[in-house]
Amino acid sequence: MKVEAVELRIVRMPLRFPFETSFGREDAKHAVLVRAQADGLVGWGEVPAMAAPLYNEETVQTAWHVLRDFLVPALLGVELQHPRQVRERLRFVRRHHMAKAGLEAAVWDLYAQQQGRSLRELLGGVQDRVEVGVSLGIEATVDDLVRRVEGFLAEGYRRVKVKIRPGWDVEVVRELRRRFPDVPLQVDANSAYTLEDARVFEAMDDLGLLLIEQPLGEDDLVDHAKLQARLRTPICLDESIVHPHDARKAIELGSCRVVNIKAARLGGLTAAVETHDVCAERGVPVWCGGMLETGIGRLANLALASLPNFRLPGDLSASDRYFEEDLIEPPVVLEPDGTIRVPEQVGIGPRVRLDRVDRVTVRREWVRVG
Ligand code: OSB
Ligand code: MG
Repeated sequence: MKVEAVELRIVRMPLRFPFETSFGREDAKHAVLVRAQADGLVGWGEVPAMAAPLYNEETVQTAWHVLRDFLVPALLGVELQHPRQVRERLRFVRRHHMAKAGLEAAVWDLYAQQQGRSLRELLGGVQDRVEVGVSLGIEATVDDLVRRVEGFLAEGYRRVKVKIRPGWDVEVVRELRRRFPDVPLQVDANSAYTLEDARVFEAMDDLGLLLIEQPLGEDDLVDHAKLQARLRTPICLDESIVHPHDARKAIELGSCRVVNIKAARLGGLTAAVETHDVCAERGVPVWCGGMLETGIGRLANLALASLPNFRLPGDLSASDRYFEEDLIEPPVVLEPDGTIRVPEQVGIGPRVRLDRVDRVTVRREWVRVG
């Protein structure tokens, strides 16, 4: 298979509810969509970067530049036997994992369609539905947060994750625990603390949390190991794990007991599966993280989350948790048992509604051979 042409688009999708984390507030989801053509087929991928480099160093603009000027030209016209070869082909570009992941995803979708198979089958997924939860941002008041949690529990979500930051942490989580004694609950600090704040996490240690996600610096496996040694609650790393070998090192050092897997952060589905395997071999459970993806990225996440070592509910919610109208049809929906079905159709599954993509596109360009 040879990719003949790629259309890049920057899209801006208004969020139904603003999403605030320790690094900032988002009112819209920005993404780069990658639409790749080969043999009369079209494959889609998503770069779920943000408008600003707050989660990691990438933005939709850096992804646009790196895709347009380096990654896409390196892939066009190249004979590919399997999408796993994309990673090697793009290795000459340092980092820019989200940009790489979006392009690789489009090739996975193309290849799966060409083979007449679902992405889930190709990746080695074994579950036909995955357990999911909801990730809640920082709200104006604890009462507002409690009301939002009530709403999502009523919709059928079975696991709740809340964002924390200094000043919005122990008291908030304690109150949630008091109001929802039995709900599987976890927190995500997005790197907002240092080891000097260890007492914050010690104070959360009796609240029966499933895990504490990325409390410390993204480049700091050592202090995470020191913190983990002081806690019974598992630490889960997100930002720190950008390569499968980071997972191995974090596990060997004792920096975490759970790993969050995002194909975007790791540079693609190939690296995500490899990270899954590294963790599985060491008996460390993983779960699928999210970046408020549009339906396009969400479908790939669902396929990934069906692999066997995804043993905790993912940050994968239904389309209507994020958007008035998703880019795919049918949208992603929550089943009454708190799971989401993994699509069985070829490729990523549901079709992409180009008319809706057009309406949210703010920039577009074709990149072709020559
Ligand atoms: O840290 O997991 C994170 C969203 C944007 C950037 C970082 C994160 C998140 C989420 C959202 O928590 C999860 C979702 O997609 O529902
Ligand atoms: Mg996180």
